[in-house]
Amino acid sequence: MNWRGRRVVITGASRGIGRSLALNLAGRGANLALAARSGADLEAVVRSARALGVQAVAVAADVSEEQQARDMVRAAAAAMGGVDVLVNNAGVGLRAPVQHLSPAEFTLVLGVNLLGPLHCVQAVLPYLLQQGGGLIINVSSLAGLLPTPFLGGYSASKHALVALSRCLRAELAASGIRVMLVHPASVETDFKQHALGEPYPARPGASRVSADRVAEIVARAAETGRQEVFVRRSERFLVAAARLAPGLADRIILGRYGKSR
Ligand code: NJP
Repeated sequence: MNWRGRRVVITGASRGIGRSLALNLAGRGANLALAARSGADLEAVVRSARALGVQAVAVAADVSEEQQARDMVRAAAAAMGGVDVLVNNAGVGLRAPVQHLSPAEFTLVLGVNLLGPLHCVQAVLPYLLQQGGGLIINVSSLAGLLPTPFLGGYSASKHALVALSRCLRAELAASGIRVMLVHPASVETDFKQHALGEPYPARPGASRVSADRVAEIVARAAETGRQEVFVRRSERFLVAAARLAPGLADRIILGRYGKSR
């Protein structure tokens, strides 16, 4: 797939991975409708995208609210004359041991990480089905494939997103609409500062990839038609190892992410 002239909706585009992806795709000639709750930050991304010579609009929306998600997709399609690609990137973290997981916070996280993508997919599908093709990119997490201690609520939301996305992929197999899943792990963004629950522990020396690098990997993977996208080879291997030797993988994950404070 060539990005030039594609009409792309990106949620969570005001900062982090969403912002980097917006600017990467603008550089490849895609037209953009960018969504998040905070209008001011979004407007700044829109200006940067336009400076790269493409059309871009900001549509403020809380994707966890069904009506707002539907209105956002409708406004995006009206502004761009249709939609070719939806990127469900908006997400929120939650750190807490399962024993003390707040049902209220878990509900909020499910609203953004699981229902948000569902609302946007349901709103965009009529456009994609009518034109007989398109691409849906759901940004999940390595924690959506591997149970991650102290991230039970977040991990559950992303496991559910992975299941929903793979079912959707199977349902759309004959439609010309592709569904791509992205499984990042530690990325240099403000994600942890905005997460709910307990503060994430500092992990001095832990290696994190830049949001720009993730954006480049996602943009290229879409061009080559990949379905499941990992940021680092070691993360792909960890998931494969977890299938073959679950105990070993659990120990590696505990070593990496298992600090309680
Ligand atoms: O997060 P951050 P990342 N409705 O906090 C928006 C996954 N991931 O870029 O609404 C609409 O910098 C928010 O804008 P605002 C992660 O799960 C990351 O790191 O104005 N938008 C902002 O634009 C997520 O799915 C890491 O607050 C909403 C954006 O979402 C994706 O990568 C690791 C919203 C969040 O920007 C992007 O994360 C991993 C709502 N209700 C998975 N709530 C990592 N960074 O290490 C938030 O495994 N937003």
